[in-house]
Amino acid sequence: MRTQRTILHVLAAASLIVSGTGDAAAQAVTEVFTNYQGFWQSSSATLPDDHHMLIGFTYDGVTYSTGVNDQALTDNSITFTEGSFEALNILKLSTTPVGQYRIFQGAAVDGDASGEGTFTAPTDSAAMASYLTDGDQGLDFGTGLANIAGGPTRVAVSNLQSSAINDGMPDLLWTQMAQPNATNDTLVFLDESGQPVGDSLVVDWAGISSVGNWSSDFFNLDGSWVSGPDPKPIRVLAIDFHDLALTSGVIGDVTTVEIHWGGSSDPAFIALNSESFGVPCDQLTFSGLQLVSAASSPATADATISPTISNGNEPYSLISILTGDTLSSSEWSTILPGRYVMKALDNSDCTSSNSITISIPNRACN
Ligand SMILES: [Ca+2]
Ligand SMILES: [Ca+2]
Ligand SMILES: [Ca+2]
Repeated sequence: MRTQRTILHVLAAASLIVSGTGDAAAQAVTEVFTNYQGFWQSSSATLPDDHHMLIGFTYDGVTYSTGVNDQALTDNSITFTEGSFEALNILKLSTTPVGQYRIFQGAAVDGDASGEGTFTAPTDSAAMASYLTDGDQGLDFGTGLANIAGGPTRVAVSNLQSSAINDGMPDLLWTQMAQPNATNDTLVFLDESGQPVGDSLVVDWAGISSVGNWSSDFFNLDGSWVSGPDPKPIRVLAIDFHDLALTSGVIGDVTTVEIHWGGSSDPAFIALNSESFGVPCDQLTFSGLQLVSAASSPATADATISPTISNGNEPYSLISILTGDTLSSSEWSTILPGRYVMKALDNSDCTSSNSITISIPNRACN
């Protein structure tokens, strides 16, 4: 381990910017795109000072959209791969003042772009956490928290997709919106017993390159003024499941992500790739199974059925609970006459809690 960390630190001078407890190597995003004044990119000299949403980012030479406003990327001649990102749903954060724990927002949000305007302090822990989940898909780049009190925050996650491991596309984005210092943050996945799955990822923000700057106000937790407008650097870390040593053998055990705030983290949000995290199985709804047309004879597999399935991870299938046979949607028109008891199955291997019985006649017997 000692040797490996030494190697990591040598490589940090080039491009590797994070060390994990394994051979993890998350990487810095090199440009971000937002909808500030319609369209903004971080290499621009303009410093955003208002609410604005992350609409895209460049990682490893590829620009991905977040799904907030793909059209704005297109309209500005940005070539991109479509993506779908949303803020990690952090529900509560401490409201206890400690150190320089503060709220930040774009310098113009308070109504005075050049100084102190009107600001109302968050009233409870849910309102505090909302600075990391506000805006379209939770991706407001112009709001966040500085120097979050050290300690863990746990958030439930569901159905991590093994196909997302080491596929080149980030599974998490972690933002850092002010000056970093030497205090590291840590991210780790946990199973239902609270035990780690894979490795921890230790983030040394000072080793990650800034992509640009923005203009921010800072407020104490009681709402009192601190400073602004302050130019602050933007850093975004792209993380793949592989960086946490998740494998197809263990990824199904993950139920929780734990962020351990080092005490000087300044995020606008932590985002999930929606396609890397599935919908919880208990939302899969199997509400109907209709006969569309009977089979033409007792031995002909040409009956057609049509299930009603929703809220799961498409594409959907059916599974016969009597035979275990799985029927993809292309096979819903190739059914032999008979009696079937079916459950719905989604792409994350979730099955519906209910089953529906259907009897398929053949036209020869009618
Ligand atoms: Ca202001
Ligand atoms: Ca935010
Ligand atoms: Ca991935």
